[in-house]
Amino acid sequence: MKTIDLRSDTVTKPTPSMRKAMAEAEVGDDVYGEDPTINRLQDMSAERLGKEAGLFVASGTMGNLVAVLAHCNRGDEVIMGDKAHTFLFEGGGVSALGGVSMHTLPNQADGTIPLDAIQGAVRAKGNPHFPLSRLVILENTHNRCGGVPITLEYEQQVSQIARQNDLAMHLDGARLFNASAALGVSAAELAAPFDSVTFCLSKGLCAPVGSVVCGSNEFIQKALRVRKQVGGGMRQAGILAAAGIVALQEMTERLSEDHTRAHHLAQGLQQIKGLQLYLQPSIMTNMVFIALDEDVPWTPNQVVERLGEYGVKVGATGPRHFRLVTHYWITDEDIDHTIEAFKKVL
Ligand code: TLP
Repeated sequence: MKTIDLRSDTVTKPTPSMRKAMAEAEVGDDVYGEDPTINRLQDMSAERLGKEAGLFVASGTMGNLVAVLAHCNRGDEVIMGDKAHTFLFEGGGVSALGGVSMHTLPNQADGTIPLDAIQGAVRAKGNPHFPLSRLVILENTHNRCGGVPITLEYEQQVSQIARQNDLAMHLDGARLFNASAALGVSAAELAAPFDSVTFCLSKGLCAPVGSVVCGSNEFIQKALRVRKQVGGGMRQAGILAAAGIVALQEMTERLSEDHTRAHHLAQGLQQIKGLQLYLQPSIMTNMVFIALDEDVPWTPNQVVERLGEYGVKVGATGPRHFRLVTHYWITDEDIDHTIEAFKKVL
């Protein structure tokens, strides 16, 4: 029986052309700056995002950590949403390792934070009681707000507040190319309002490992130092970067196929008695969040277990909720099979 793994797009395995590129990759010691494949990936990434430079890192978490630590000093404060991945799912790394505190503000359903709340969260300068507000982080697409893409207009509005208050801007763009596909706006345009951007190669883009942080030359020099401090100098990692190059060349243009499948999945699941869409007014990218009705006598974990008998893997994300994520390895037939499996289980 085929396993249909919808727990995340992080489960994607490399494509055949990635494996070939990895096997043939020219490598060198990247701590000496001598891995030609990493250098190429970093240049390509910077170019795609319209930034001066890029830095290959082990994961999205490391990318965000390195960026925050490069922007901030100990005791500084970072403004972000209370559903931000950096706040919820990165082990509190920026606080643990950087002494940076997270000033969280409620995320709205569409992934945004109200502009007046951001302005109101900026600490008055010159008063030693207050931490120094240093950075604003946005997330695009926004994972826990249903995978919604954040509009360029909103990004620009936040950026304007940041500039007026002398704050830097970082984007957790783990799924920036999904946002770009959904909005029909280039990744470079969506990256433009930010001083730094992390995007992931190992989610919908299918590479086995890695993310890239992009920003100005000066910023990337600082980030390089922090990456070394957190043990992220990876030597002959061109073997990984080779897959990342294929990801940028071959995988970004097809992401809307995943979005279409997520849409079909949501439509099918909504028809099933006992299930309703949760969080999302509509499916815009590759994530479907669904909730079990109150009268369904199963817990999400029981449903997850029973779906497993049909080869379907989904993630329970709350007391009544699931998240299903489409990706390269999920076909139309898999979507139909998943809907049927839910019908049988419920
Ligand atoms: N997200 C994972 C889990 O950690 C929840 C997932 O399955 O979606 N930013 C965003 C917006 C992310 O969704 C993730 C991963 C990361 C950063 C971290 O990336 P990795 O896993 O490479 O450290």
